[in-house]
Amino acid sequence: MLIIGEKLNSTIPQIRKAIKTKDKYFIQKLAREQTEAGANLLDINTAMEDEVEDMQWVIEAVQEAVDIPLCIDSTNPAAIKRGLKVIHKGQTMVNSISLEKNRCEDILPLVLEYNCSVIALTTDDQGIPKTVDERLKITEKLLNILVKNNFNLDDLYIDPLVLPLAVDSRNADIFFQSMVKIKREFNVKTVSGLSNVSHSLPNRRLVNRYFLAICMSLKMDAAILDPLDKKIMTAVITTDLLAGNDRLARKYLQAYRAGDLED
Ligand code: THG
Repeated sequence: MLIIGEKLNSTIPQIRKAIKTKDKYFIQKLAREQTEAGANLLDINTAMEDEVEDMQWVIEAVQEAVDIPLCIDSTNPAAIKRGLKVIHKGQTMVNSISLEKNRCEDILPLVLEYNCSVIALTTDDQGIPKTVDERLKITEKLLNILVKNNFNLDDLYIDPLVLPLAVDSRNADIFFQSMVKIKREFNVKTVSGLSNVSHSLPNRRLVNRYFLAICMSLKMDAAILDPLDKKIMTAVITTDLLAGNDRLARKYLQAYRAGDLED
């Protein structure tokens, strides 16, 4: 599973402060730590302050520290454009497009110009749909737009958007069904963040971890998570072992020897 490290996000108070005070050392430390912990890409979100200028500053700081590709987490075409201009490492991911007003029209040309991979959310101007069928319909519409624009669907990740269990006890199951059907009917990759599902519940990390294990068993392709959470990374390694994705238990044993497994 592709791991997208979520820590460089300006909604986290310490990150917001580091961006505000231009604490490059702090940003670079988090970039290095997430990479060493197994992140394949680093999500960058600077929405809380001067989004466009901060996007450039964070990306330049991160690129001095690590070599892995980045995931621009923004709904603002100007911030995405600025980010794409300064990134020079690997294939950048854009997080995200959707059927919401102008989210395709304004962002898709950039995604095509820079040959990015992209996360598409199953949401439209009516918000996040409650049912599986509505999410499938939005996915179909998104795919039509992408195909029409010659976007390579191998570079697409659909995020079926999990809603909090605290709102409706069926929300995780609706997400699982949506993800499985989207993969089966459209043969595209899927992704999710882990934090929405546990909103307003106690012991959120516990709920997030089991959510991740179920998603992995249903073959979700990527996750946006905190790779510095050792228990989450233990869940990734252990679920991969159980799912038959770890030949001779090599990664599991390597993590064990490194003292990285935490139960
Ligand atoms: N889907 C897509 N993009 C997303 C999300 C998604 N981007 C934003 C978000 N959800 C994923 N990113 C974060 C970033 C930080 C936190 C949660 C989600 C967060 N971090 C705290 C911290 O690090 O201090 C707390 C971590 C914890 O206690 O576990 O809250 O769903 N496409």
